[in-house]
Amino acid sequence: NKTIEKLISNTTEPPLPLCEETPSDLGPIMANKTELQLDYVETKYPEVDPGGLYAPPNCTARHRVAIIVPYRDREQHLAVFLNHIHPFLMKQQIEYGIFIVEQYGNKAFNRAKLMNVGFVESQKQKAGGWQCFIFHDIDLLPLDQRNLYHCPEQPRHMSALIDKFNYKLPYKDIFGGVSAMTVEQFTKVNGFSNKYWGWGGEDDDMFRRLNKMNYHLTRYDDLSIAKYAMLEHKPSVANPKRYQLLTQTSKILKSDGLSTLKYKLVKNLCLDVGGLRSAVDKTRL
Ligand code: BGN
Repeated sequence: NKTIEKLISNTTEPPLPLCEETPSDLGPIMANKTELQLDYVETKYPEVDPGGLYAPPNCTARHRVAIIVPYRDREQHLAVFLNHIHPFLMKQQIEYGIFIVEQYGNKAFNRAKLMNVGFVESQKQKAGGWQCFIFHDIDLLPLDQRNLYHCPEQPRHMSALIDKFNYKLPYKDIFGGVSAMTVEQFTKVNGFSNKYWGWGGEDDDMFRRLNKMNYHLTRYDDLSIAKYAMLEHKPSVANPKRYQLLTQTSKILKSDGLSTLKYKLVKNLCLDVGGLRSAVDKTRL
C-alpha cells in the first residue's frame, strides 16, 4: 500500500527538493542497551518499509546507502541494534536499506564472506543498485549523529573510538567494526576475502586490498564524532590461520573475493525493520 501511495503522490505532486547535505540539528546521543523484543521493534517504526528500507518523506535523499550486517545467534543484539540504528539513520535524511546476512550451518563464523553475500544480495534488490555500502558489526551502536553514514571519496573507517577500548583507536590501520566503501571501491578490490573462518584478520585483509589498489583509509578529522558503544558478548574463537592468510593478500586478491564467492540462499525473510538473508557456504571444506 505504501508503494501505491507513493506512486500516486509522485504523479500528482512536483518532485521533492533535495535534502540538506548535513541536517543542522545533529549531535551526540545515548545508546540504550537494555533488552528488547524484535516484535516490539518491528511495530515501533511504521515509516520503515518492509525489508528495512527507508527514504525521507519530505525531501529527495542525496545518498543511497546499504547497511550490511553479518549475523548469527544474536537475536538480542539484533533488536537493540535495529532500535538504535533506524532513528539514527532517519535523522541523517539518507535513503537506506538494512541487510542482515545470517550464516547458516555450523562452520566457524565468516564475517567477511557474509559481507560479500550482503553486497551481492542487496544489489539485486535495488533498481539501479546502491552506491554506498556500510559494513556494520551488529554489536556497535554509533553515539553521534554527526557521524554521517555516507561514502566519501576514499574508504572510511567509521568506528574509530569504541567504549570497550576506552575510546582509543587500537591501531592506526584498523578497518574493523564499521567501514564505508563505494560500489566502485568495493568491486575494484574484489570485495572481501572469503577465506577467513573464525575471528580476526579479515578487516586487515581488506586494508591491504585497498592499499594494493591505491586507495587509502580515512577517518573523520574530528574523531570525537566517531564514538560507538559496544554490546556485551562472549569472546569469539580466533582464527589461527589469520597471520598466514594476511601474508598472501596482495598475491591472491584477484582469485579470492567477489569473483569466487559461492553460497546458497537458504531463507529470505522480510522483517518490517530489516531484510534477513540466510546463506550457507557452498565451497568444499
Ligand atoms: C586485530 C584483529 C582485527 C580486529 C582488531 C580489533 C588480527 C590479525 C592479526 C594481526 N586482527 O588484532 O581483525 O578487528 O584486532 O578487535 O587478529
